[in-house]
Amino acid sequence: MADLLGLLLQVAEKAANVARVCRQEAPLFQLLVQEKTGDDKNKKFVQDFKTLADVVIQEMIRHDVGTQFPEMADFIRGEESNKFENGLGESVTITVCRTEEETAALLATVLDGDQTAASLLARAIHQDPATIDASTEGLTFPLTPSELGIWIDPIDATSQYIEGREEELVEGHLSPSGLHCALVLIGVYLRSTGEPVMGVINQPFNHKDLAGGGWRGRHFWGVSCGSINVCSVSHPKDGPEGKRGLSVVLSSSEKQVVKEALSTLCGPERLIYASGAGYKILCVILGLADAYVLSEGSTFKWDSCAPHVLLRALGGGVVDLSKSLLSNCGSQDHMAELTYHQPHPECKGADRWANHGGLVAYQDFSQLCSIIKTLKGKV
Ligand code: 2IP
Ligand code: CA
Ligand code: CA
Repeated sequence: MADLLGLLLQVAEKAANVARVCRQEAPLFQLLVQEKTGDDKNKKFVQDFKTLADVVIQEMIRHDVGTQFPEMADFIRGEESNKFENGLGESVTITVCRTEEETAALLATVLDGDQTAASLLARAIHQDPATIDASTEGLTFPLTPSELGIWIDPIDATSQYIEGREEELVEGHLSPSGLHCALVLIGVYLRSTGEPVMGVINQPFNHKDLAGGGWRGRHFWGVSCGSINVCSVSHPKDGPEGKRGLSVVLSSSEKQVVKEALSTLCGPERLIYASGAGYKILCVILGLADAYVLSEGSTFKWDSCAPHVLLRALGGGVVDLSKSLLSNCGSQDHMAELTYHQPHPECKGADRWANHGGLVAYQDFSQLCSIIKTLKGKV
């Protein structure tokens, strides 16, 4: 299944291109940052262009993967629904058409006939990205398309994507907010057990091209199935970071009681705050933090699936926090690991796929245990 991994890397890069184009091309950027208020609300306008950008990216990934792996087509899902309503309340189903012109015509119907914006978007969707060389050739994985499902978050940390603050990134340091927190996440899981097995993360805005060519991104991937554990990121514990004390990354909206408990464990200077659920797990993957703790059910299967695989490939994982608090942290038996195949039938909409119990993303099992012990009885 190295061909699936190659395709996911390729299509994630295409998604990153669309995300970059929406910020780089003035007619699209105007729509992206436009707040619909007052009279504007009544116009035959796309109500929310950022949602359209998300929908378009998700559908493009679904289209490309479904075409090459038809056995997976019905099991490629994501954050967005492809039914889109324009300002007149007309429902339009967004799909990637056979030709760029057809896609542009369809997009124009939700863009109030804005041909320029529709054409720019369609061009990015139909353009082949630069080939991603990820040295995945020659890898073999015991997976078949008919047993796999996919979760897509077309853009995670949308608020950072829209706000668009450009931070100067320092290698090896976590930067709490800014454009670099926006990620394209594509995760593959086993339909039978819900185990996450293949993940691709694309960071569209990593650094500015020095020659003035705009933003450049980077990508990461991992596969974890049975005895096969491969990851594009090498284990950070090989580096000097392995020697420092435990550090935990949190959402700035995390509960005070959790912040206080973890502060006694790590010391207040080792509690770090960052935006984006995907970015926080990426920080754990890269060794910029040892763990990410979230006590609320505010993430979804599409947020955690892809980065979860990379952590598993590195010997760590992502557990359900409330389940872990009930267990005794004996062996790393994956009992509380998040799975991706079953919805919460009692919930509606996106909540069906929420990680309701909160989560802890970790690399080192003994550090997970310390965190769980610290939080017991407090959340
Ligand atoms: C969001 C996004 C937010 C995150 C939230 C996710 O996804 O990653 O940043 O909140 O949990 O669902 P926080 O940054 O407080 O961790 P999206 O941007 O795709 O809606
Ligand atoms: Ca999203
Ligand atoms: Ca998300």
